[in-house]
Amino acid sequence: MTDFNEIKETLVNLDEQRLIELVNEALEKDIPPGDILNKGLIAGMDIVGEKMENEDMFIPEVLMAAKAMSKGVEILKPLLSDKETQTRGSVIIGTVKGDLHDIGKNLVAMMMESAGLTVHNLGVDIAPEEFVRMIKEKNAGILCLSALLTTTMPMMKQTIDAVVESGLRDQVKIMVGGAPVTQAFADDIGADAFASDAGSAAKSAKALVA
Ligand code: B1M
Repeated sequence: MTDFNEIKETLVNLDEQRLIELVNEALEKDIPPGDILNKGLIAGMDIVGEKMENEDMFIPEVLMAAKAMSKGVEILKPLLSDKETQTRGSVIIGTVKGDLHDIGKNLVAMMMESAGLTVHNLGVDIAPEEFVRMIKEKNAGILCLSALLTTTMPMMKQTIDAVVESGLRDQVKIMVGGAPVTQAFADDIGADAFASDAGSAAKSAKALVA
């Protein structure tokens, strides 16, 4: 038990070197890699998400936590069977066409990965038809759209319209976010969820696939 608490605390304290040591020590003690991931790293990242929501942690610290976590995941990945990874769902995420901002979107992607979701990060300036193609190819359950410009917000609606036209709307939950996006806008364009920050986006995505 102590091992998991120490892993969680070390992640929240952003001590990457110690975190790597603890993951290796846990493996030496024959603790299953899936437990180290889910009860240690992912549980620690859930705390980071909560702290971010409460403004007890800020973007640079969250990025450091995500980097430390991915070092731990790198050690565990080869040892985890598909079953142990406990993937909670497949997510397609991208910044909509015409928009090149990706810092916040990448943070959302990282938090979702840390929460155990399989994330396909398409990048920036993604056209509606590309989102549709990737939902089909990856059999995604969640589509996440990011926009940072008021001028590219209408592209979120166009992307949702393209998903509806493709006949895939019933199989995919759609979440939208980005600085100018609001809950009212999300409701207006027919999205299933809105999140104002990366921590609540990951929490909301987990709820959507629960
Ligand atoms: Co741009 N830019 N920019 N810019 N830029 C803004 C957005 C702007 C508000 C600056 C300003 O004027 N005050 C303004 C938009 C005005 C508006 O539309 N209302 C603006 C503008 C005008 C422009 C250009 C048009 C400037 C020009 O060329 N004249 C141009 C457009 C280029 C384009 O996209 N086509 C442009 C370009 C750029 C850079 C390339 C220089 C650079 C982007 C680099 C990059 O992303 N790789 C840039 C930057 C850095 C900014 C600011 C300064 C910072 C954005 C950022 O990364 N924030 C920004 C001003 C600002 O926001 N203070 C600005 C940090 C990031 C962690 O926050 O992205 O909000 P954010 O993400 C948050 C949440 O929003 C949320 O979670 C994240 C983490 O908590 N979230 C989601 C984001 N996506 C989500 C998706 C979800 C859920 C939550 O679910 C799917």
